[in-house]
Amino acid sequence: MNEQQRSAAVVRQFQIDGELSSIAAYGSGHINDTYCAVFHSSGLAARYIVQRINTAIFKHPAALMENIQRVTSHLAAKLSGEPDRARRVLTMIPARDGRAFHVDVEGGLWRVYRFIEGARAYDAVESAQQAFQAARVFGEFQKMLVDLPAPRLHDTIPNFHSTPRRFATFEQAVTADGSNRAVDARAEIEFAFARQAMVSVLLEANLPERITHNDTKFNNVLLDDATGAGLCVIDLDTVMPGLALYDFGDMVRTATSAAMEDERDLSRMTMQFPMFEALLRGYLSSAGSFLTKEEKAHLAIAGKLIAFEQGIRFLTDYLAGDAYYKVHRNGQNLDRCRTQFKLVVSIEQQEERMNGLISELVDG
Ligand code: ADP
Ligand code: GN1
Ligand code: MG
Repeated sequence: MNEQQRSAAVVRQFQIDGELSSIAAYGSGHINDTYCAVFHSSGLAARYIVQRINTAIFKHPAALMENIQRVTSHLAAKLSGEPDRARRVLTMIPARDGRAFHVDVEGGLWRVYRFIEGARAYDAVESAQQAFQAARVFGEFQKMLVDLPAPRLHDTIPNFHSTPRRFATFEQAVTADGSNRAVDARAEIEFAFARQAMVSVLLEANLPERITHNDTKFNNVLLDDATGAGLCVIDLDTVMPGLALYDFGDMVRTATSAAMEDERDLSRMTMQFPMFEALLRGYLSSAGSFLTKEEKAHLAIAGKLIAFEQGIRFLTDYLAGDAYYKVHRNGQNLDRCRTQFKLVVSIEQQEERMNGLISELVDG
């Protein structure tokens, strides 16, 4: 059975009426396998997102799905009565046995969401308006989850944004050099060690734990095709307790440069100040009401830290032989690391100005 046949067999196990007319690979995520399925019923077509959860990475999928169920129900309740509610929060389709996911004959774990029509995710930011909209919606997402009832959400990947731990894992990968690649990454390894001091900057800043998305890269938010407005936060696998600034930092990492994450022309990878300003304004427009003074003071450094952390993660995976992120060509993880480190440098060069803008917007 090939992948398409497998996903077609799986999607029939979910509570969807009608005939399956097509199913094909979809999107450009690095972790899960995503398909788009089209069903026809009474002459009407309806699309669905079908995903196989990467269980090598998400080791407790039932806990992960429980998080997503609690979070999407809470968001749906918050949005009740609001216009366009069905497109502003993910809707899970249960399996025929009533469970949130289905386990196929090969042991794969699958889930299905209703497809949000008339909107799309972008791999690279195209305008400051898009950056503003994405940040506004991610901020709103955090805000709506401030009062999620207890218990605490599960940590789907423990220490996910612990930069000190990410650094320790990186050091081990350098020592092991399991794929004999350290020789090709000498400059990047040196760069990482030279900036090791920043790894604890957010952990030592006395910031409150919140419910955060933890993977706010630009292609994890859908923008409305007709209006360009930020519509829906997607990719909820890492929603768990975290720091608000992990989310803002990842927005800065992915939406201040128009270059792709694996761009090889590093001159294209710069932190564009107007994009930062748009992100900041968008995020503060929704999250400004609940963020503490300390959180606001660390908004600029968050971007630098998360870009550095992501650079280390890509570099670690390169050294380990590409075990974690999907790669489509040799050296792709090293290229991805280089873009992240280039962004760190670009932020360093503009940090003072970034902090100046923060003070201006926050203090009046
Ligand atoms: P990954 O974890 O692999 O990044 P995502 O959940 O982000 O997977 O999904 C991959 C892509 O599929 C997204 O970037 C987006 O384009 C699309 N997508 C995901 N969920 C939906 C949805 N409910 N409606 C429409 N498109 C979606
Ligand atoms: C992965 O699933 P995706 O592609 O949105 C990763 C993020 C990284 C990102 C880098 C669970 O996100 O943490 O920032 O790649 N997700 C996980 O592009 O590790
Ligand atoms: Mg994604």
